[in-house]
Amino acid sequence: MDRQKMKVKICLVGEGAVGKTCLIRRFIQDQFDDRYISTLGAKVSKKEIRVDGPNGGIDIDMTIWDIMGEKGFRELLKEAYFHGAQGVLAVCDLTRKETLDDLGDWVAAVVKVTGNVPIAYLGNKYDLKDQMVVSRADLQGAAQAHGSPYLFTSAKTGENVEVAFSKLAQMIAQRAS
Ligand code: G3D
Ligand code: MG
Repeated sequence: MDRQKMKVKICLVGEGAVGKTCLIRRFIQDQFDDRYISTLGAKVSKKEIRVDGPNGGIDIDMTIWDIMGEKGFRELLKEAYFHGAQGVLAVCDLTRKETLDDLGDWVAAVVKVTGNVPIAYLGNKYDLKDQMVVSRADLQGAAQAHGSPYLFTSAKTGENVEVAFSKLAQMIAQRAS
């Protein structure tokens, strides 16, 4: 039997400068292929990954949506941006506590459009350990409120970046099967 294939759309949400664009860049690296949709204020990238599953795994064709200009991200655009998303990476900056506090609003905005889809919480900039103000307990608390996993990532060193996207893909694949 042929390996199973899936197309999935995922979104990254979080305040400006938490590292969303850098995380995506780090993840897609060699497969740099993206498109800026100026009318939406969003950028779309693609990458194929394989996750565990029957018959040697499942090939997942990921379309990754990145918000540009979080501040001016209008209510009307949220609908189009989040529409059809099957998974979400909710990103905060470990050196700025308010970015975790604000994540609740972002997640609520997505869930309103997508319904209950898999979400993984990322505490980014883990390389700046000495400037960390968001604790493991803080991040875990936010994630657990949604029954979601969390990870400490660094787009700078690459730590846990691949893991984060793969984890989300795996959750989406499991949900679909
Ligand atoms: P955004 O897309 O969420 O708005 P960006 O955030 O990806 O544009 O990143 C915002 C700034 O944070 C950038 O710095 C970027 O280099 C930095 N950054 C992103 N991820 C990390 C990380 O894991 N560790 C560290 N130390 N910095 C990170 P500049 O100075 O270019 O604005
Ligand atoms: Mg960005």
